[in-house]
Amino acid sequence: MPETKTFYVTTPIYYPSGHMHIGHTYTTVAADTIARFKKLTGYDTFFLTGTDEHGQKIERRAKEKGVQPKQYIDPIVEETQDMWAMMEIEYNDFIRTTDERHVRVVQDIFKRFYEQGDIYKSEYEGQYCAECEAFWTPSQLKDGNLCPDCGRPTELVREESYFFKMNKYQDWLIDYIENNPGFIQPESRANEMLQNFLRPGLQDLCVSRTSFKWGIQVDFDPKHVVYVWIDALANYISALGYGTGDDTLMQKYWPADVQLVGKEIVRFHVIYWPIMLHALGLPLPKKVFAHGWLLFGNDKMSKSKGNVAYPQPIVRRYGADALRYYLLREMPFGADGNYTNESLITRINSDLANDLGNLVSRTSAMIIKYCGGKVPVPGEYFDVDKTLIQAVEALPVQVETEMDSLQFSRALAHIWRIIGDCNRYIDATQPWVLGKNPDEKERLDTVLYVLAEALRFVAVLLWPYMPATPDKIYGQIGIREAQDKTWDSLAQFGRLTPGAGIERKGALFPRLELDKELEALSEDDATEPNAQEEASAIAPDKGLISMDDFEKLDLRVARVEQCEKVPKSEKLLKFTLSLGTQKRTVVSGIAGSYEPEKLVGTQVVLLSNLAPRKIKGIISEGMILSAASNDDKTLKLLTVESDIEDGAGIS
Ligand code: ME8
Repeated sequence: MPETKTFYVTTPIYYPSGHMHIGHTYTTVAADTIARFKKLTGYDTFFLTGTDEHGQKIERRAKEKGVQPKQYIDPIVEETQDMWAMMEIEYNDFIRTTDERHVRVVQDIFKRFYEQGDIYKSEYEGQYCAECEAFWTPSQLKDGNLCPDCGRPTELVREESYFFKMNKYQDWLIDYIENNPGFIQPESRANEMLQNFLRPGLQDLCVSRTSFKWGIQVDFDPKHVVYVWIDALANYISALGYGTGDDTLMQKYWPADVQLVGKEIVRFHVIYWPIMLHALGLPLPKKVFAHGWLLFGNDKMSKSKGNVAYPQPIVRRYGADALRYYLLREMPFGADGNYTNESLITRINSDLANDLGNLVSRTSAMIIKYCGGKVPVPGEYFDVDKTLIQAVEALPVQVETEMDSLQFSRALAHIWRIIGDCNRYIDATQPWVLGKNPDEKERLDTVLYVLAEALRFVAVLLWPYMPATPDKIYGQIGIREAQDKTWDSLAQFGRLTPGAGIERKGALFPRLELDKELEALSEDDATEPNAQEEASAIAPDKGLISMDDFEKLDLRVARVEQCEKVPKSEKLLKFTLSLGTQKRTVVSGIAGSYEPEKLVGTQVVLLSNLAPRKIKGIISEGMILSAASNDDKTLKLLTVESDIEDGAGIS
């Protein structure tokens, strides 16, 4: 018996500090697609995802809500798992860093590093951003004190810490990266790592903290908790039972074949992670692939900035396969891309409703009309048939080649080229003309057989990307047997069995009206419970605030340049505000008490550094705290809720 080939793929483990959005969905869908593709092509795959549950940010969020960290996280983790089920994600394991199985491994690894002399105790001083869980050097800070990532104020941290001696392994790693060109993908990232971090010399890494408690305790020095990266990165092996005495999964799946990460965390995965593994005497993953960012309004979608889109409203309207297709097709894996509802609807209409959907419905309708609803027996193949058959036979290898370099978009483009070829083949062979002439029956049968068999190839190959769609196609081209749905069944054209019955089904992807959908999606955004919670979660507390809190508020006087009612809303007004050289769009719930025309030219007080939020599909950048009254033009204070909830007016 030949040995089964194995394949291990991972996603980052996400912070459950807030709800997961379509940025996280992007990585998870990509990993799921790779795992499914490898499964289809005969591999024994293991796909791991999970959540990264420790750290100061989560500790603080829980405190704000008045609950224990675990209580705060549990519902978010459950919601994340539900979301993955909704997206048809089939992971083999979901690791949580609070799992006992993980905690033990991290404690053991930490101790081993200490005993080996890789870790030493010292004191740390630096500017820390709790939101991003990152330390910054003075030159990296924005405006003296602000986090360069999220723009929030950083805080000076001075505390006893353990450090990992990164520079001990630096030369080894430079050598490894130079000699293993496939290790870091895209390759440009490898050069960036060498130039920006490795060649200038690695700083030792702070690996424990004493100023917060929500983390894995260092068992030989309990005042310390392990600080994020050793804890987080170890998940990829703790999930395989590393160090537990049962090394079955480690033997089978380690080293990982592909570790997917967003480009902002590639450094941790190709510098700290390899060094940790090397210090443990383990081989490195075969490939770390850094993909680009989904941008929203030309900025990185992120929980801390609040400019996010969620998959739930999209899946509710169009199904998981449509969103999966869009994410995998729209941008080359590795590059950034802007998410818009408009590009999503346009893709669904052109590729799914028109190209694929029409092909399936035309083919099955013609088999029903001309062949009594049964797959016909093909006759002799003509040149026009042979050209299409050859293209179809070449397709599996073309798709596999693109998948080997994780080019989902190009793999799908190959499949869609064949779909286009089939639609052109229908136009060229004109089955409706053949159908009028009984002498052309054999020719007609051949054309329809070729189409149905080509669609079988398409359906089998689509499964990794769009897992629910193939089953909707199979019935419409007379396929029932599992053996006709396999990768091996694509070795030869012509497996489709003549005589098999066709089931007529509704449109695979109904055509959408762009304007109507855009409106519905923006309404959905506003009513999406996640989005609402996100908005209220960042509303200031109604209790007392400290001077430190107050200093974080950036209050500005702004001039109203334009003001109009938000369509279909009783309460909301959309403002264009001028803050000197800057312009802002802000949505405020004060339509009940103000006439928009009368506000133009007046001044308002704006909380200008509130994270942007999406209200009725409009990105609102700040909160109006006070506006001039209609009657006497004196400033009136507005309630905070009025801005968020499309609700009450003026206090
Ligand atoms: O960084 N575009 O967790 P995280 C594309 N816990 N991908 C995005 C994205 C976007 N706009 N936003 C998020 C962490 N992602 C750590 C990781 S791993 C040992 C520890 C995806 O919740 C992308 O994969 O901030 C990114 O790297 C990851 O989510 C960050 O998730």
